Order: sequence, then structure tokens, then C-alpha cells
Amino acid sequence: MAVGKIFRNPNVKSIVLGSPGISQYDSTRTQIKFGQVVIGKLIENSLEYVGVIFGEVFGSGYGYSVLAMDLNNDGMDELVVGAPFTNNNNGQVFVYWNIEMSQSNIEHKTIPLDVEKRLLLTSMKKLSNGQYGISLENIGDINKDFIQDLAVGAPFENDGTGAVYIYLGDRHQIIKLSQKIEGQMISPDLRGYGFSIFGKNEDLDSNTYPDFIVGSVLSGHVVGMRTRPIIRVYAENMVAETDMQLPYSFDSLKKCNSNGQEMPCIKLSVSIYYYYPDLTTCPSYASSKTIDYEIELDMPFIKPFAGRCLYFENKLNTVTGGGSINCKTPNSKSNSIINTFNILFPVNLFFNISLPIEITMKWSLNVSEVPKRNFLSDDLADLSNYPVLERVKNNLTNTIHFGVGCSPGSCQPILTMQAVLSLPTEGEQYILHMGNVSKFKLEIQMKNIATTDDNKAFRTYIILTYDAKKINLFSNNPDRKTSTSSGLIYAVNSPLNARQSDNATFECLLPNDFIENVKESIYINISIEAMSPQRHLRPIVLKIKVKMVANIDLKLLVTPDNYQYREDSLLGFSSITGEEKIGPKMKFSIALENNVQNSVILSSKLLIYFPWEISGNPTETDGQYLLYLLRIPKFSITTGNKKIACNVDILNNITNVIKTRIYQDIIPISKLEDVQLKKVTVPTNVPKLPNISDEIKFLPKDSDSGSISEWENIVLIDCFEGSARCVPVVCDLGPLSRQSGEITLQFDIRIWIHTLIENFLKYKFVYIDIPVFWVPLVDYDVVLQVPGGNYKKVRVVAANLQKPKPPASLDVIYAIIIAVSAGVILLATIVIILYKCNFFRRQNVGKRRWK
Ligand SMILES: [Ca+2]
Ligand SMILES: [Ca+2]
Ligand SMILES: [Ca+2]
Repeated sequence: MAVGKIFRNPNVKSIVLGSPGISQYDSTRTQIKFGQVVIGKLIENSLEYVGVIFGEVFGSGYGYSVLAMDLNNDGMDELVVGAPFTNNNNGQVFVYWNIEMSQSNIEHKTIPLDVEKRLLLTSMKKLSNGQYGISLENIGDINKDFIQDLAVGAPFENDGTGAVYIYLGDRHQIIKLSQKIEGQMISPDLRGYGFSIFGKNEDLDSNTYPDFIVGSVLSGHVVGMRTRPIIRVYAENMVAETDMQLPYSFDSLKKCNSNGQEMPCIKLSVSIYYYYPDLTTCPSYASSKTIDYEIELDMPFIKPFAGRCLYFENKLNTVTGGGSINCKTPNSKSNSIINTFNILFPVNLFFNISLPIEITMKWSLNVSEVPKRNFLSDDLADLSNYPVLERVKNNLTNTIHFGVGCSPGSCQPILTMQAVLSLPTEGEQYILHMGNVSKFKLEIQMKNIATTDDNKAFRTYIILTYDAKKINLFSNNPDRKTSTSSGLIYAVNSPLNARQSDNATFECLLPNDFIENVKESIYINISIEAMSPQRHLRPIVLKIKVKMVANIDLKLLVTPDNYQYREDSLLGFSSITGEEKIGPKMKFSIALENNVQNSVILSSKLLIYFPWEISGNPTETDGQYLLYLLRIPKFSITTGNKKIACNVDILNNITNVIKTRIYQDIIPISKLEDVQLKKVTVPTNVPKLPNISDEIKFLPKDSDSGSISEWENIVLIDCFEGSARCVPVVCDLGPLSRQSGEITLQFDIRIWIHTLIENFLKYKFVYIDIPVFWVPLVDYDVVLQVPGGNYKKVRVVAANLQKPKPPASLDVIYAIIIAVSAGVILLATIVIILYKCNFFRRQNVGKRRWK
């Protein structure tokens, strides 16, 4: 039961009776138990029924507790009703606001409570079985705002230890939880804390704040709850420049000097006013406590950008501060902490003007904890040294709005945009000669071609997007650009006045691992974002076609470069008995190098046609040796460890003269063109090569040509003219770059002097050409610079020291050959017999010579 002032007439008292278990009947006469409260009025000793409010949930215990108190300080009591068994004993509390003063209820015939807009209070814990609302109490005005405050008990929360919820009355009927006191925090012995609460505005410790007593029904305790002094805070932050809606407000902001740069800035002032309610003297805790605050700028906008403004003081988005609370004059109850900050708007960050900037401020009281009391020995601590901040509100949000403030008909600029790269063009696209060029310039010009002065362009941004794996852009004016995940944003001069232009220059750099991307073109997309729409202004797309430039130096060298031969020195040797008898040693080498920085030919082939014999017939098996290969050719690379392979299997067959020659491995040279890819521009002409098996022409032997009457000067022995039979040696080269260094290939050979004497005795000089081709094999555009071409010949020159003689009769020659052969065979037989008889033991057989 509760008695209160629900009706307007001061002589009419109201009586409230809760009936949590009363039986009611619905329209089908089914018994229901929702609970109810009956409100009656007491006028001059007569009690009259006025009305009833029913509970809302079956078995909720609605009406178990009732309380009449004025929660909004309008002089009329609200009705507070507990329903502690709602939702399996979780409990609920209903607050019915008194609307008597707004009604014409002079007769008091109806209940002046707003049943429809009732406020529902619940426990913070779900499924707690706490029986929240089993006790209700008006604990007086604990925060000294002249409004009575409410305590609600939940004795069986937290496994039966219990809790008390404190709600502060509010003039605007905004009742929020102010504090939850848990029994187990006071003492682990407490059980059922909150089953009963007794307040009635009693000040137990005479500190001018009312206190209350809480019963713990299951552990048999009574706990006195003392109220700590409060400090009331009123805080505000204010932007000093309040004329943000005036024309051109942002762009006409005053400038602050930050590290030598002028930046738009706004002054922000922060004020925290604090009061000691109901105190006439400066409290003892003054000057020992501080109020701390933190202010954040533009936090919702921080991602994906860095926020659009900064504090001047620390160049960050947040700033903290504070001040000790004190009494300026001994009898003053109010004091304040005031500070000011400059907020900077770096032009490169502040490109979105349409969204307001949010300023959030939080504050807290820096106060130590009340010491824990030892119940047996300690006295109660003096709470006057442990003030708390009033209520739960400890933050404030403010916003700054900007506008360019154009008047109708003005701010209609006509923007044009041009973008140029410092690269040569081919039609619509730019050409980048990779290797020669690794950086270039992008110049963008924004122009406002409007003619009327009013038509200024505000807040215009150039948005550049590109693939950062292929290209990087650097602004020459870094303060006006912002990097984004897809490129960068550049702030155009703002405002860009009519007939004015603004030029932005960017350095374009290629990344080091650009080779991977050389196959695809580079795109730079340029668009704008501006406050005033520019529909006619189309984005610009710059296409850069990449061409690799390579400078391949193909160097061929033969050492020594010529040899002499004469008939009498070698006549008589028709078979080979040792390396020395074949002819003089010589070597030729092929060296390759790419001299261009940042340039790579990823793959190429080297084709060497090795003229190993002459023959009158391509299919015959006993052609005469021309060049004799001493060993498989060797590769050497000066630096790097790139893979290089040569198909030298075919040479295995000609390094051993005794071995049967294999002809089927000789591939037609005309296939060479097939391996050349179309995109590669080779500046020299590769000769069209005849098919060796079809069109081959052979030089006549001396013996076939009848008589030699005169000295002929030069004969050329050549793979393609058909005078030599050549085997192709194919080498797959790895990347050719400055990093890979020079690649060399060395052939150690001998000239088969016997063939020269036998076939070319009437010539003063015999030229033997070894053709070498270098063929690039890449599928990206290459501009090749190959000095002297990618097709060269090694020329071996043999000079005949013998004057021409009339040809000997064929019979004589054969007679000599046969005689010598017979001699050789006889001698060989003798040698073999002597050998078998161990005649040559301890002698070096291999070094013996024929005399
Ligand atoms: Ca009221
Ligand atoms: Ca109050
Ligand atoms: Ca007190």
C-alpha cells in the first residue's frame, strides 16, 4: 500500500493498494491472474474508489510493491508499481507519469496516470531470477537537484546475493539507471541484499546528503548506504567562428601558421563548469581532484582517410586535457576549466566539405577509491573527500558544418582539364621506351573558363587512379595531395576564380620489378570531384604502351684470325694419326651483352652453323673435314647465375672423327624464320637460307676442273652457298640484361689443312665463314638496337704459301697416296708387333711422330 499525492486538490489524498495475486476473469470467464493496483481517494475520512490498473503478464506479481513519489518535480506523485515475478522471477517495474496537471480532472473521477506511456524499468541482467522490483523506495534527493530519487531492489540477482538499482528523478522524465549497487561488492556474506529498502530522506552521517538502509533477507544483515558528495558538471565546446553559413565560409577561414605553412584553422574553446550543489563553503576535496577530458575530431570520418582535421597543438585527431577543481573565491560554489585549441584543416586532407565534422568530448573525475572498511576495527571513512560526478552523462558531441555559400546563379564555373605526359606518342597512345626511360612527367592543367567573376570553382579535386604495381606518381606539391588505395587525390586551388588556371605536375616512376608487367599497357585515369557539378567534363584516360629497348652487342672473335698452309708441309698425310696432324689450333668466340639499363630480353636463341666439312654430295658419308671441333663448346657468364643451355648433341658426332657421321640431325636452316616472333623488330635483314638438301651447290674439286692455269685469289667456303656442310648448334640463352653481364661461347677448333691442300691449292686465300644468328624469343614489344645486326659471320682465313703449279697427273697422285698408305700400313703393322712385344714400354707412344 502507498499513500501519495496523485490528485491535484491538496485536500485529497490518494491511497494505492497492490493486489498481486487477485483473481480476475476475462470475457470467456476464464480466471486470469495478472495482478492489479486499486487507486482510491481519501477525502475527509471517506475513502472512495477511483480506478484500477491491471498488470500485463500472467503471474507477474504486479502490485507486490507500490510507491507514490514525484519523479519529475512537478509537485504531483507518479505511481511506481513492481511486478517482481515477471519472466520467471526476473521482475519489472512500471512508472506511470502523473498527468493530472494537464487534465481537467477537477472531480477526481479518473486516475490521472498515463497508463499507455508507462515507463518500464528492468534488471540489467536477463534470466537473473533476481525478483527485481520486489522492493521500491523513495530515497530522497541524493544528487541535490531537488528531485527525488528512486531505489529498486533485486534481492536474488547474482546467485542470490542481490543488488539495488538507483534511478535519479528527472525534470524531463528521462529516467535512466544511475548506479547499480551489488551486494557482493559490499560484503561476500550478504545474501538477498535489496529485499527491503528504507530511505525517507534520512541523513545518517550528517553530510547533507540523504542516505538509506538495505535489508539482506537471507543472510540477516542490514546495510547502511551513505551518499557521497557530488560535483555537477556542465560542459560545452564551441567553435569560435560561428559564421559557417556565410558565403565562402570555408575558403575565407583565417589561416594559422603550421611549420611555415599557412593552413585554414578554426578556434575551438572547451569549457567545463562544475558546481558543488547545496554547499555554501568550498569543499575540503577542492584542489586535490581533477577533471580530465578528451576531445576527438572527425572520428567517424577517419577511415579510410586520416581524418580531415587536426589539432594544431599535437597534429593529431585527439587531444586530452584537464584541470584541478577548486574554489576561486572561498565562498564560490562554481568554478570552471576553460581551454582553447586551434583546429587545422590541411588542404590535402580536407576534400570532403559536405559531411559535417564531429567533435566529441568526454570527461571524468580523477578521484581515488573509498578505502575498504574493516568492519571490526575501522571507523567509517569521511566521504567528503570522495566526491563523484553527477549522473551518467559525461560526454558531448558538437558538429561543424561548412558550406561554400554560393548565392543562386553564382558558383557555376566552367572547368576544363588537360593532361599531358612527357612521352612520345603514337596515335592515341603514349610510347614508353623501357630501358631508355624510367621516369617521366605528367602535367595536368585545370582551367576555369567562366568569364563572370561570381563563377568561382570551390573545392575541386583531381582524382588519379592507376595500378601502383606498374607506376608510381609523386606530386611536386605534396601538401596538396592525398594517397588513396587506388592512386591519389590532388586539391586544386580553391577557389579557382574565373579565367584562372591551376597546373599540377607529377613525377611518374616505374617500379624496379617492372619487367613482370611489360606486356600490358599502363593506364592513368584522371577525373575530378568538385562542389559544383561539371557534367561536360569527361575523365581522361592516358594509355601508355610499353616497348622494351634492348641493345645487344653481338661480338665474334677468331684468334688467331688467319693461318698459312703449303703443299709440301703436309702432303702425304691421307689419314689422321693425331691432333697435331690435322692442322693448327684456333678458337672462335661469341659474346653477347645487353647494354641498356632496366632492359631485359628474357629469352633468346643463338644459332651457330658449324662448317665441319665440304662435300660434293649432301648425302654421301665420306665428305672431307673442314673444321675439326676439339671439344664441346664452353659457355661462360661473367655475372649472374642464369640458365643457359646449348643443344650440342649434334657436335658429339663430329668431335670424334673416327665416329660415323650422322646426317639426319642436320635441320634445314630455312626453319629459322619460324622461331622469330612477329613483335620483335630486328633492324637487320636475316638472309633467306636455302634448304641444305635441295639447293646445295658444291665447289668443284681441283681434280674435277681439269687444269689450273692461273693463280686464283680467294675462295669462300660458306654454309649457305652450299660449299660447306654445316651443323646447327642451338643455344637457349637466359635473360640478357646488364645484371646478367656478358655471355660468351667459345669453340676450340682446328683447320683441316689436308682438305685445303687437296681442294684449294690453286687459291691464295681460303675463307671459311661460320654464320651466327641471335634470335630474341619474347612476347612483348621490343625495340632492338643490335649494332651491325643480329646476323654475323666468323671468318677463318687460310693463306696458301705455295705458288700454283701445273696439276699433277691423277695417276701420280694416286700412286703417291697408295704408296704412302702402304708404307703407313706396313709401319703400323711393325709398330703393333713391337708394341705386342712390349717394345714401347716406358715410352710415350702418343707423342711419336711420323717423319
Ligand atoms: Ca510528478
Ligand atoms: Ca535528485
Ligand atoms: Ca548523508
